[in-house]
Amino acid sequence: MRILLVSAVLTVLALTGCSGSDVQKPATANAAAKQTTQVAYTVTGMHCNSCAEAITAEVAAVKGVRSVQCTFESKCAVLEVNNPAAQADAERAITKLGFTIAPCAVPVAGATQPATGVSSK
Ligand SMILES: [Cu+2]
Repeated sequence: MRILLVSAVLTVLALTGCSGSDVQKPATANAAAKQTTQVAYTVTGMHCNSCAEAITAEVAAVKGVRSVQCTFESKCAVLEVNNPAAQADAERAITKLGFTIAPCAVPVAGATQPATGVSSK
């Protein structure tokens, strides 16, 4: 009798845990699919605003790129991409223009001029 009760409890626990994870997995996957990834790069080689505008135009034309923000002052390009392929295409678009990029931390919204960039030049 005691064994039956224990196994019944364990079965209930197992079923609860299983259905719980089943419910959560698809929800997480759907949320990830709809989310865009924000990536940022330090751009080397820009010498005026036209450079930043050229990068912005070129990257904005890449399929899968949701947004791009690039300014000469920040020497930084911040992208919102739909998937890794779009990110790779965007990187190629920038380097094809003759600029060098290095991944950097995504700047906090509003802080378009990193203190390090201003003081170094
Ligand atoms: Cu320029």
